[in-house]
Amino acid sequence: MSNNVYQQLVDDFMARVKAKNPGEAEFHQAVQEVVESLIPFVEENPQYKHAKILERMTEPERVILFRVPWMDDKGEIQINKGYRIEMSSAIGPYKGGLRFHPTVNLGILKFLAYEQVLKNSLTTLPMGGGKGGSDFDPKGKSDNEVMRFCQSFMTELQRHIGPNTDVPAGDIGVGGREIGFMFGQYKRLRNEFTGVLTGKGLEWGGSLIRPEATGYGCVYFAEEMLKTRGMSFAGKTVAISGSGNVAQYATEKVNMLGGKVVTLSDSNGTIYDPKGIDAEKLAWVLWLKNVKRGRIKEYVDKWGGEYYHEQRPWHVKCDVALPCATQNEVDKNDAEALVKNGCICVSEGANMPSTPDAVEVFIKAKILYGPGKAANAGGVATSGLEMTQNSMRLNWTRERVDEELHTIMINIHKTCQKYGTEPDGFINYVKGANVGGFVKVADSMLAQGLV
Ligand code: NDP
Ligand code: 2IT
Repeated sequence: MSNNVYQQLVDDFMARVKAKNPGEAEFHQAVQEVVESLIPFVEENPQYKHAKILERMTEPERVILFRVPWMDDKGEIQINKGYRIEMSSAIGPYKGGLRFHPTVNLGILKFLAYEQVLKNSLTTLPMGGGKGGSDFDPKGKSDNEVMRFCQSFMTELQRHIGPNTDVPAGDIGVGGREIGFMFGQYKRLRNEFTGVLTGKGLEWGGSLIRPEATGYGCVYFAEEMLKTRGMSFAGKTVAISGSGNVAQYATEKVNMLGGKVVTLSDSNGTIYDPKGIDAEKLAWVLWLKNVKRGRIKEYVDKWGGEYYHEQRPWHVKCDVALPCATQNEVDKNDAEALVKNGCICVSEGANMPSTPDAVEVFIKAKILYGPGKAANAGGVATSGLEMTQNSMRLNWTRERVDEELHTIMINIHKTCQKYGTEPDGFINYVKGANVGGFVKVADSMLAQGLV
């Protein structure tokens, strides 16, 4: 079949998705990227086509929308929206994070849940896909306000989730503090101490390495990509965006592997430190972001370097770029600047950080490009390991969990290589991740009848 015929099938598919899900731009974007890879594969494997597996996967199994009323410190009543998208339970209980950010809406959560299904499949662990959250903004709120919000949010969510049904975790705006408040409320309402959330504190059922896992995994994945061209992190200059959970531990792992991280950012701007963000400076960033909850520009007052207000890191010269902030944070211009400045590897810690135009630039330039659903799967994979430890009522050592995480990332890389290697030897990781993640979900759906 020619490329034109495939393109027509993609266009027809997308026209139906857009008509059924109007206004959900990020969801359309995520689906488009996946079906561009998968339609040729499905055409070659008609059992999936006849069973309309792709069409079924693109409709969530269940969408839960609810009101979250809470009272702020002034005694004023606030109302937020709460969501949980239960996208697929084909290979295990729904699994995926909760995002608290003022931009959260149905389309963003559906894109995240859609990606999560294929990502979770790639990990090889038995986890379905879901995502949820709220348009609540934790920034500037007191701990008590965050607690009251989390308690109200969980008061409704608890009836829909459970350790064998749906197991949420963190994402943007949801870290250890929020997971703690939500876990406490679940326990009060259900009277059970169980592995219903991951990212828990170490003292109450959490796993070692879960806080580090997404950042470490993203760097392990980049390391595997670099190896295919006989390279390593030693001596490489690395640009990282974000300064939250994923960015922090990506920085730590790059340092451990002998690279030099020169940028971090937040939604206000980017800091550039040509000397490198070493362990001492990084420890300070963790305090700034996780304890003081301050802005990244404070870094330059403390450690020097430059601050670029309202700019992203991608115009700084680097060998490796790790986008670890949010969706669509690398556009075509950014991608062109990266390639022009000699960047050879992009590994996505964030979900869908590169726009479709930017991805095209990377693929055309044949640089190493690892899409989020492969490169950031270490976070949810380690959530899966937390679930295993909870079921066994045991805690594994740091070394054990890190080793399992590392092995999972190496195996995801192998899967991408298997399904994404093109005739000239170039590894198209987008195709590899999409096809590699799809097969297990699709075969499970075929086996389970019309679900
Ligand atoms: P955090 O909330 O810990 O940090 C998010 C960081 O990204 C902050 O520095 C934040 O800046 C910045 N950011 C958020 N939104 C925007 C925006 N609209 N524009 C610019 N910067 C922004 O979240 P995580 O580190 O957990 O998540 C980062 C990314 O990684 C997300 O895409 C998430 O989906 C993805 N991810 C997370 C996993 C996890 O285990 N936590 C697993 C896999 C993927 P500011 O403080 O100014 O808002
Ligand atoms: O996007 C993601 O994979 C996450 N936010 C982590 C999900 C999880 O369940 O650990």
